[in-house]
Amino acid sequence: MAAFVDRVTLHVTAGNGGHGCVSIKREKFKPLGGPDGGNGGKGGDIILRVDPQVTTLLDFHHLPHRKAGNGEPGKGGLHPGKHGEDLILGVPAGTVVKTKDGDILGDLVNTGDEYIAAIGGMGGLGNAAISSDKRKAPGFALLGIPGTSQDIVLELKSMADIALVGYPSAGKSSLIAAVSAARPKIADYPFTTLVPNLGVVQAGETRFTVADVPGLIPGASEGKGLGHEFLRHVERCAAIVHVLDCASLESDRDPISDLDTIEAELANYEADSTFAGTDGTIVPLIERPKLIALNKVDMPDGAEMAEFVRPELEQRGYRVFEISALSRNGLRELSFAMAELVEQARAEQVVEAPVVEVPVIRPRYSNKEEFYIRREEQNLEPLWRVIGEKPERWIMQTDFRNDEAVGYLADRLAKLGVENKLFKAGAKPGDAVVIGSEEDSVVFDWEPTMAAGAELLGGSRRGEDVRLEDRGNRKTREEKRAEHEDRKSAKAAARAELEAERKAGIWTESVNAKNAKKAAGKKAAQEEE
Ligand SMILES: Nc1nc2c(ncn2[C@@H]2O[C@H](COP(=O)(O)OP(=O)(O)OP(=O)(O)O)[C@@H](O)[C@H]2O)c(=O)[nH]1
Ligand SMILES: [Mg+2]
Repeated sequence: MAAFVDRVTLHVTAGNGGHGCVSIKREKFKPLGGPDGGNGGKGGDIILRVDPQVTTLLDFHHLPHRKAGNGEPGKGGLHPGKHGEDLILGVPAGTVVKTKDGDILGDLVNTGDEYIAAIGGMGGLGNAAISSDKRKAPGFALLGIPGTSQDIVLELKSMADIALVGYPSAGKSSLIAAVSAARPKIADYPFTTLVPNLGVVQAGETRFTVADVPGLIPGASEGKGLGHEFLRHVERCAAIVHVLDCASLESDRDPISDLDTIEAELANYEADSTFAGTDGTIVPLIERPKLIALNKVDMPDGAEMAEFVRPELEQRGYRVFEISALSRNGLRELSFAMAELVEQARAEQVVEAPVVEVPVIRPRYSNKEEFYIRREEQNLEPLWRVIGEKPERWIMQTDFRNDEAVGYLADRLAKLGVENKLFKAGAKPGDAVVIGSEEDSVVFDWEPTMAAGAELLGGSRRGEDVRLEDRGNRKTREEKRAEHEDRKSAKAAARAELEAERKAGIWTESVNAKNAKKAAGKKAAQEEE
């Protein structure tokens, strides 16, 4: 049986937007018929959607990198590029989407629930769409924007209806093999089962899944043995069957004390809030409905022991079944009792789950203000960073090899009020202005004359822009850009080095230091907003 996968890291990259097209209409007798370059197509999104046919995350384990289709570039004759195809990934019901740090991004519960994991980049406008009275035949088009990408963690919370728990070698795997088509490994040494096995059981009308969880030992709730990891699996099951070994050869064990030990571990296990129900509550493991299976009654000692402990267990309020996974005694009764528990749990869930419209969960944007300006310093000179969704998008849309396109960008920035804000913040002509966050940022010399369009600047020829001319001994735009690039790559190199050292275990951060850092980061983020 394939390994059970209940947690995967997925790298999603949406499609890139197609570039806009630069084209001029050419007709007989009308050599310059105006711009007719079409817009680029939008890149495809990546959407996770609950699909009832999908029951595991195994596919993502095998193919953890997913990319949606790119938008096609626009064409002449006003032909728009085709949109990139969305990539719709089917996930099982009960998939929780988290960041790598464990923050919950989405909880996909019902069939059809969606989470948009990556958003396709906008297509660039073609030169037809950019043209205006002022800019009659633009010799440039806007670039398509790269699709967003992120690493997400998928966790499956609804693993099975029933979990079989018990000491190693109690016969859990044997039981699941006897009641379902699952064929887990069975052997008489402890911890034979290392990952949960799932089996589908049919009892009368009821069909349900049973998980055979690796053996638990004292201290499991603190991570002993394979402990904590597997209690996490149990947590997702509605009901629990204790499999007790009535024929254990270990002198210090008997079914009652085994049960007490396992119950103590269940009681000690601290719930993971991810697995809370729709109303935010969690039924502690210890309070889940339970049955007791006294196993190995095919052995004379086992039958004797089962008879001996039955009254006490019943007195404690349990329904007790004497079974043999080997000879298949008592399995029918046990299966029907499990089916009853499952039916009850399902009935309760239907009442609980409120009918809501299918939630579509999108990555969040902050659009409080269109942009803000932050003063930084670079080589003792001021550096003004413009941060905002629009300016950053415009940067990505700009073909910097085309001066006309750069002029268009300048117009857009001025119109948005970047000029004014820079001025108010105290920027001086010639200061370096950076647009965008670290990775995709672009540096400029600030010239407060930017308000005018490129073609309106006195004396400049088409394709030339006085703003780009050298200005005496002041650092040129190229120099500043080179400096900026150096700084960016130096930072990236430093980051990579740290990462490598961390991986090599050269230094480790204490949990406290890490938390303090996280808190500081959050505070900074709040201040920024
Ligand atoms: N006689 C007898 N032996 C059994 C019965 N059920 C299981 N066994 C034996 O007990 C041993 C352990 O069985 P498993 O099913 O692997 O036990 P487990 O609980 O899954 O053990 P772990 O995976 O290690 O936690 C095997 O040798 C089985 O053949 C039973 O009903 N009767
Ligand atoms: Mg096993």
